[in-house]
Amino acid sequence: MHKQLALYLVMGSVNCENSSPEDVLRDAIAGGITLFQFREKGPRALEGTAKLELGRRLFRICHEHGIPFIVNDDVELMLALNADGLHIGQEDGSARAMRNRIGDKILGISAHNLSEARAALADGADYLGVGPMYETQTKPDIREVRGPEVIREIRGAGIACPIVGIGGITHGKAAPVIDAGADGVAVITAITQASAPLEAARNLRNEVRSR
Ligand code: TZP
Ligand code: MG
Repeated sequence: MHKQLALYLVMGSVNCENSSPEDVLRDAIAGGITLFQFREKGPRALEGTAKLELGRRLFRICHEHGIPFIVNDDVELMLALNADGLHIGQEDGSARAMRNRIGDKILGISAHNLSEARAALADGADYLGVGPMYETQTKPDIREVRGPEVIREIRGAGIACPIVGIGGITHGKAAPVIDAGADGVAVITAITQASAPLEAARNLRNEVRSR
């Protein structure tokens, strides 16, 4: 899992303005992403069958390229697709109950500080998403930005689990996140809104690899 977190693309249809989610995902895979999360959220997000069908198409693309496919929040969708895992936040219900429902699939949990990190691991998280690393416009309800320092604090407490940093990470800002102890970076905008998602992914991957 540590290696799989190197470059984690998080995305839904709402994040793709310049081209289709399928095209962005294919380019990102060609650029070197190592993990994908389907996060269909916010205004104009697809629901019901349309969400399921987009999830199915993106899952197929990931599958063809050996990229694990994680579903944000929606355990029913994750089970319907037989996806590789589920990612949940602090506000998404009991993590322990989710762990029990998804068996040995991957469980990712968002954590903002050391105590949330400890609780998430006790509940059965396979990896932690820690953030926000930097200011971001993508998620309106983010908590206080504490930067890569939070990851340093979690590592300093002896927590060795897979960790990915998230929030406002762009080319040039990934290195401090890795240097603080993360295994990788998770991004939305830096790839989905790039004029060339393939190059954007490649640059981020190289930046992570350089540490
Ligand atoms: N969780 C914490 S920050 C964030 C999420 C989903 C948004 C990340 O998006 P971006 O565009 O990479 O800042
Ligand atoms: Mg959530």
